[in-house]
Amino acid sequence: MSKIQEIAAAVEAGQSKVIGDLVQAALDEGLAPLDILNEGMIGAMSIVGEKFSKEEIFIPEMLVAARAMKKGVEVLQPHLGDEGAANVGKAVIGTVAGDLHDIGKNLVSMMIESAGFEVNDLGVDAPIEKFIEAVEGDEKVNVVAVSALLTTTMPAMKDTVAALNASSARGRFKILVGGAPITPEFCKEIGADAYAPDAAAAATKAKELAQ
Ligand code: B1M
Repeated sequence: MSKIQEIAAAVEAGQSKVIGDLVQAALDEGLAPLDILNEGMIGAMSIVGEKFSKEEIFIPEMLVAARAMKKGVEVLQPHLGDEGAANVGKAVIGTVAGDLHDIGKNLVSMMIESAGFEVNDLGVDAPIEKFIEAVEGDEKVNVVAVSALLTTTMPAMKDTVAALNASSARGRFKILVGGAPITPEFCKEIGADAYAPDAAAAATKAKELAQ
């Protein structure tokens, strides 16, 4: 079994205690951090999702896999992104109301930070008012990154973007959206400025938007 396969198996099985050492060993072997993330950990979470859809596993197994992934990401974090990037502004980020998924949002937050943004992370299940408060109370904010992982929370993303578009501070910031069910078409339809399919693309887009 390759190191990446071992990492994927450990995430899938929710082995939080060994995942950190496995990720460190893969880094020590010279494997690329983004390969460890994409092929090892995110790949494993896709399998977890498929198994959940087929009712082969249930919420507790999804939760322990998520916990293992977070532990692995902690070890990977210093190796992701562009150390020492110039300050390009301030980003507000959050997962929309009703949605508790935070792994993808945390990765986006981490990559955006590495790209040179100061980040105000509103967490998960973030109500519209929190987004509005964050942009209207801070003149430095130039990007708002909104995440949603459920088809059922896409309407909350739409409402959040509508409220941001109506905000008195709208001229100061751009809106970036993403998450598994989000498409470029949906981004356009709800009036956001840009869509990114993954965390690395989100960091690139955020920098473009900040210019
Ligand atoms: Co949930 N869940 N979950 N879940 N969960 C999914 C999303 C699901 C696809 C699983 C499935 O059925 N196959 C499904 C959604 C189906 C749908 O909407 N049609 C689902 C469901 C149904 C649910 C519940 C409703 C289950 C239930 O209660 N019956 C429930 C909802 C709870 C709620 O939010 N209110 C629920 C709960 C949970 C847990 C709490 C157990 C746990 C989350 C733990 C946590 O996040 N702390 C969980 C998990 C772990 C998953 C899966 C297995 C993994 C999610 C994940 O972390 N992926 C997921 C299946 C899957 O994704 N294949 C699933 C890895 C992560 C890196 O990817 O988050 O997609 P992702 O982020 C990506 C991109 O989307 C993108 O960048 C990241 C990669 O670089 N991205 C952005 C994300 N945000 C972005 C923002 C951007 C740009 C890009 O710009 C701003």
